[in-house]
Amino acid sequence: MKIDSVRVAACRLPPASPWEDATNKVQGLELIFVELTTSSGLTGVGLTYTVDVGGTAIRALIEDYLTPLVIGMDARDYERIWTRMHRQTRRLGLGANRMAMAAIDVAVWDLIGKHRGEPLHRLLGGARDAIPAYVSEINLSDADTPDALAARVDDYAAQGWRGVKIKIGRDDPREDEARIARARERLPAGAPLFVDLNQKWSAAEALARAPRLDRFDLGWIEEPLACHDVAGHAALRRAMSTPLALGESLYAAEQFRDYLAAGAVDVVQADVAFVGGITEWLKIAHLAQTFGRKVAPHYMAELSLPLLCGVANGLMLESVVGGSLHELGLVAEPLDIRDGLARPGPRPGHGIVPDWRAIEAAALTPEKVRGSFSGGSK
Ligand code: SMN
Ligand code: MG
Repeated sequence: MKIDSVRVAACRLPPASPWEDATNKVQGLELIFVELTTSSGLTGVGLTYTVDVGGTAIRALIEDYLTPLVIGMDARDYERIWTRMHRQTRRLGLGANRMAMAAIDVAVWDLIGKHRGEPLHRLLGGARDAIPAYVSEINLSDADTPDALAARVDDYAAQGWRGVKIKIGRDDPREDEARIARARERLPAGAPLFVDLNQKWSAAEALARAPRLDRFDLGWIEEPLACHDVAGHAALRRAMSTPLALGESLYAAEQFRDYLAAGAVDVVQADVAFVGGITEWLKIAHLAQTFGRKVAPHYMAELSLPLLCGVANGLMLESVVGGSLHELGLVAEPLDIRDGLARPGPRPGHGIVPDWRAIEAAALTPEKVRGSFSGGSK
């Protein structure tokens, strides 16, 4: 099953609803799709993404450097392909190169699924047929009030979601506590409430503020601190009873190993697009299992769903409001999520069928970025 050709298409578009968290106001999502064609005539689809910055660089890495590396390789050899891409790009550090590798790696796994006639979740272990899903909103604009938040949480509960994630990280901790209290009282008992800081707090602020949230019985606190601060997270975890979730800002299995070994994380949130694809994501999920930890992958619901149903230690699927490929207009069909339960489809591979015309209509060009990007980080 030799890889014959690689097609790349990238787009930039705003989230389907405005996204603002404690540290960033998102201007654009950049999604980079690839299609690998094999000598046997199969096509595999891969994708990756970045928030606001880097899409043109990721596309160039794929087109100029990764494509010539993988052409002629056998798509069944996912480890060989991943290792080749890794060795050739490791001087770039960890980041855009991992995102670029993910697009190819995901397409390789799609090809393996199509070649074997199996949906991806079965290929990865077939641990379950369905996974509970939580709705995740990115809505911390100055204008957002506890009343408006409470009304949205009512809607989420009525829609049957099994949990809700909200953003906190206001300067005044009393505002955060008011948001949490209102959201918690609207959710049915047993449905977890998660809060996400997007690395807003200093280590000292976290130690002062996070333990005060224990009384709300939260499902987890996410990214309270700077993502490099393993010791800070370990100290915070010892100081509170609420579980600690992180991983969307880590890019390699070795980084997760350091967090796990230090006792600095409860829920592992590796993002398949940021860690270099399914090959590395699987290693992280299996590593987490050896520490008795569950995985709740970040974003990319269309890929995270089969991953979660493949491995034994899946916890919950994240469905970000305004961020699904369907809401973005890039695929025709929404995911099958009913009564808060998500089910992977029966198609071989991951089942994502991109609308190439929609991608083209929102094409990412250097001119478009230079004309519109001003930076939304706070
Ligand atoms: C988030 C950040 C970037 C893209 C999607 C979602 C957010 C989350 O931090 O965890 O949902
Ligand atoms: Mg997050």
